[in-house]
Amino acid sequence: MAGNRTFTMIKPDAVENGHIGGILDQITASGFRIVAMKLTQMTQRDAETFYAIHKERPFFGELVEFMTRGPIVAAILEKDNAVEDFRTLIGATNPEEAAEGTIRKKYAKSIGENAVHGSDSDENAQIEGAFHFAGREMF
Ligand code: 3AN
Repeated sequence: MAGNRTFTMIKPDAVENGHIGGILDQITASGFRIVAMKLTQMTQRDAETFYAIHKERPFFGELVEFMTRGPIVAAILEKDNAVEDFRTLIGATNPEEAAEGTIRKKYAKSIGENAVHGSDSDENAQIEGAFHFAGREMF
């Protein structure tokens, strides 16, 4: 039976630093199937929409500036318990608090530039995946 889905982005910092391959390798080695994937760049409007939930937070401007400064890899991933297992794989938001071996522990530099995004619920995974991909881009 197919597992359920989550949505991820390899963020501009990790792309700039040459970590696309290492991160994808860790994701697929952990049992996630790639359902959809692309290299793309968010516009200011895209980032403001995607992160609208954070618009009152003090770091919102910084977050939008960071997420639009270069390309990202957007992907939909499938696995049993995808949302929770992927959040475990990426580690805590702040890489200083992320567990050993997690993607953020290995590749993230700071709480703002933290290498990867992972959806926080099944509902948001669906919304975020549909933000970046049309149905015919999902396999
Ligand atoms: P997560 O990505 O672990 O779900 P959220 O949803 O709390 O974390 O935050 C969304 C994004 O906002 C983070 N990935 C990070 O890039 C940024 N962010 C969160 N907290 C801060 C902060 N204190 N300062 C700067 N950026 C932050």
